[in-house]
Amino acid sequence: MFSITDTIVAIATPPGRGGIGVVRLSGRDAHEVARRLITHEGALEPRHATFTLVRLKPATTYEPPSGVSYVVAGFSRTNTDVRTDTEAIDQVVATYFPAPASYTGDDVVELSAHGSPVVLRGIVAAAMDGGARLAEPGEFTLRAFLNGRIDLMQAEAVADLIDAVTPLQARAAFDQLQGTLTRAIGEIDAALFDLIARLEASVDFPEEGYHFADPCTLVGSIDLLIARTASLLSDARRGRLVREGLQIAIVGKPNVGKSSLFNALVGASRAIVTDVPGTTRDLVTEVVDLDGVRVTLVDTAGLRATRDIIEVEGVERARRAQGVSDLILLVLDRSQPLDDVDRDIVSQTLEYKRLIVSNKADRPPAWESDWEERTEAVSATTGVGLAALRRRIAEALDIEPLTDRPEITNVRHIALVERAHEALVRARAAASPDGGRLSEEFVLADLQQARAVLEEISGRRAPEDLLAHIFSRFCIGK
Ligand SMILES: Nc1nc2c(ncn2[C@@H]2O[C@H](COP(=O)(O)OP(=O)(O)OP(=O)(O)O)[C@@H](O)[C@H]2O)c(=O)[nH]1
Ligand SMILES: [Mg+2]
Repeated sequence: MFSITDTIVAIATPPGRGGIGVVRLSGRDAHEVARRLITHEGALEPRHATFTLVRLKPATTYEPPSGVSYVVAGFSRTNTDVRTDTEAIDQVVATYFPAPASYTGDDVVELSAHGSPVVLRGIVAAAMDGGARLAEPGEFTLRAFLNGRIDLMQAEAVADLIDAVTPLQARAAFDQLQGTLTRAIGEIDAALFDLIARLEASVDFPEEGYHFADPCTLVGSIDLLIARTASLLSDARRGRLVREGLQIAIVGKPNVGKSSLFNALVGASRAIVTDVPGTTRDLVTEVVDLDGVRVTLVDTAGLRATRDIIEVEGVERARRAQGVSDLILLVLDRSQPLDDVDRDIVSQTLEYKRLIVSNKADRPPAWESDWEERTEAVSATTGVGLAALRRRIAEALDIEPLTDRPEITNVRHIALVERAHEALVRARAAASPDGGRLSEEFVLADLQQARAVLEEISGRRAPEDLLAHIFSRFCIGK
């Protein structure tokens, strides 16, 4: 399914304009294709920045199979095009990384041009004329994995690092890219390999009367492995929190100041604020860093009975967001008497984890809360009470300030380490002398299962559909 023999090309920098934009080529013909695009004479010196010009039409063109036509972002090509135009379109810095010491493990050429989408798309189209194929999402990183440059955990860490919103998230992903988790899993795997080898010898040569694996040492060795998987898992909740973060929905009646509070917590004027009730119609989301945790804040449409079909849909979305959030900020307007709509929302959200925020505290209060629950007085416009609200949110979500980096963050890894842990616990029970000491074959089966699961984490034993799923999360060019 995955081909690593052809040469792929893509824009590696984000969409849009920038000072620099990079087009990356990887594959057997990367160097050859790049040379057709640039005016530089002769071979590119490895790992050396070469300043040159790039042409829109390659000097010698690659002939796709007859009748094939293709379109790259507006540059349509057929193999019947007459290619005489060799005009230069930009100055670039070309860098050649010969295999295997490159990002993908293939020959790689990176062309750094000016960050104009038109120029970059033109270079990609020209590279395709020159024999390259447009890369699939994540295909550069997939090649690095298939070429053994990185394992699956590290490939996933690349995606996490690029997606990181909080510094802690970025550091945890970088650790994994550097191989911290690879080493932790590798150590458990190596110890398992050793145990399995000894047990297999013992099972294969029972007539020797000699147990290659002494029962007491065996139990001790399994205990050490169990302790290690348990310590990885003990950090898992925190790890998931760092990687995936939490979601908070801001709900309440129209005009109580939900969008104003949302903007104040985000620190930017993201959502529209007006004094017209029913301003917000759709969900507005923004990611913020709360004590190192990635928190997705969702501003919602004011909850009220309405005939406006757009608003009805907005209210429906607000209720759905409320249902899937980890915490609800229920906003009330303290400067206006509470009415039935407010009371309804208070009773409808009872089952959720929530904080009641009484907003507009800069104005004279029109009510004191007549229910037990504590309310947080804030003013979204002046900022009074916001720091205390942030602290209360962190408490409600059980976020301790996160400082040290969790070893394991990805739910796929966590689920597999849990399975390895369970298999080890079963092996331990089978090996235990007081457990009636079942035959070594049982222990062996459980240890082999633990090992198979660990190999799924590193990707040594990863089915293609899993790989396709993981790499489809990436953008083109990664
Ligand atoms: N004095 C005062 N006015 C506020 C405060 N927060 C919001 N407002 C005002 O209240 C009005 C409504 O604010 P929004 O943030 O749009 O309210 P909302 O709850 O998002 O309203 P909908 O989107 O219609 O549901 C605006 O005129 C705000 O300026 C506050 O803390 N103090
Ligand atoms: Mg609003």
